[in-house]
Amino acid sequence: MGIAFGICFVTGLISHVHQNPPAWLDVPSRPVWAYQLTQGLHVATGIASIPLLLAKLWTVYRRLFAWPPFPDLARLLERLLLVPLVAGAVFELVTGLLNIVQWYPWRFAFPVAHYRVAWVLVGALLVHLAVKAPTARSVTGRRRRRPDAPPEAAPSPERRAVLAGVAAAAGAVTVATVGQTVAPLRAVSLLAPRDPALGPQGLPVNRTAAAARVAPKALDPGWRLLVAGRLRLSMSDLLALPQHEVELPIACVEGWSASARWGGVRLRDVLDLAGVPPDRHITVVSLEEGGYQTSPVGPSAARDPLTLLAMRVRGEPLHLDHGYPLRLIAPNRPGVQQTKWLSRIEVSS
Ligand SMILES: Nc1nc2c(c(=O)[nH]1)N[C@H]1C(S)=C(S)[C@@H](COP(=O)(O)O)O[C@H]1N2
Ligand SMILES: [Mo]
Repeated sequence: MGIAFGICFVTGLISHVHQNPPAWLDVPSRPVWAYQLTQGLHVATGIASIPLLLAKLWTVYRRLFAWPPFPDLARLLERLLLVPLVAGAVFELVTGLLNIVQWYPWRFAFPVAHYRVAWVLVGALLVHLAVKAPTARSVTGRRRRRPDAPPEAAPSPERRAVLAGVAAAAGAVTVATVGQTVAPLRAVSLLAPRDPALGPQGLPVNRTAAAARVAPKALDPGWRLLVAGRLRLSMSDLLALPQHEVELPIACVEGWSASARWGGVRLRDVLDLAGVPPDRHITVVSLEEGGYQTSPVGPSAARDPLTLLAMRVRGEPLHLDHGYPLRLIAPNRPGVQQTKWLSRIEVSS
């Protein structure tokens, strides 16, 4: 569980930095598959942690009722520390799970709360591990045992059965869900919230054009892309620029991913046309009001030859739900930042 929580924490920090890049950071646009991997791991280890946490709580909860509740001050502190530890772990796994099935029975902003509680949980976990280290060492550290110490008890059959059962449960939930990002396992992906091949043009949709209330503007023949406040490009202007095709995944923060062949113009060609210097951070802005209206693009991603303003996917014009007339598609980028229904590109700094 320590390893699983460690992976969740580190991959979660990576996702946080992508979505909230500090002003001085140019988030690298390569390797292409990095975010797909780290976020796939984040969600898969989070799901596998659920049976691990349940088993852990089941093996220790009886001790809560030990008498006297705390023999000394150190034990009292140790027990108080269990509050942020257990509450934090339960909070992270429950909110994470509900988020991937897109059910939000709460009022707080999920990413903010999930991120803050992660720090509380990791802090409590580190202190807990430090406090328990001597006990753990005396149980597992064979080398430190004195020769006259009594022989170690072999693991009981019951203990073995519990460990095997927990391993089987964690393995089963992983295999039954990870197909949403590991394509060869799609057929056995019985519990995954998403089938990455289901949706218009064989790709899932997180927010439809109807839900985002963009259809009238997106379908308006007078649509233009405004670049850096000075260049207005129509659909035919964009089609007159050099066209490129790239194979890139949409890697949603919710742990599903789907690769496709996208067609369109390179973002850097459009920026050059508007005379935007290569070191600038830019912001892409959607026709959608509110929601995921804007997303930041650092110079590394903006200048990457794989970063497209896409008009096509899988050889067809973009479906309205996939961002018609124009969307961003870039390597190593959270799905939530692959902004659909673009209206303008702003130069920030
Ligand atoms: N304007 C806008 N762009 C958006 C979204 C959105 O709600 N509004 N959803 C994002 C999310 S969360 C993901 S995972 C991808 C999914 O792209 P798709 O719907 O084409 O599969 O689009 C992203 N782009
Ligand atoms: Mo997403």
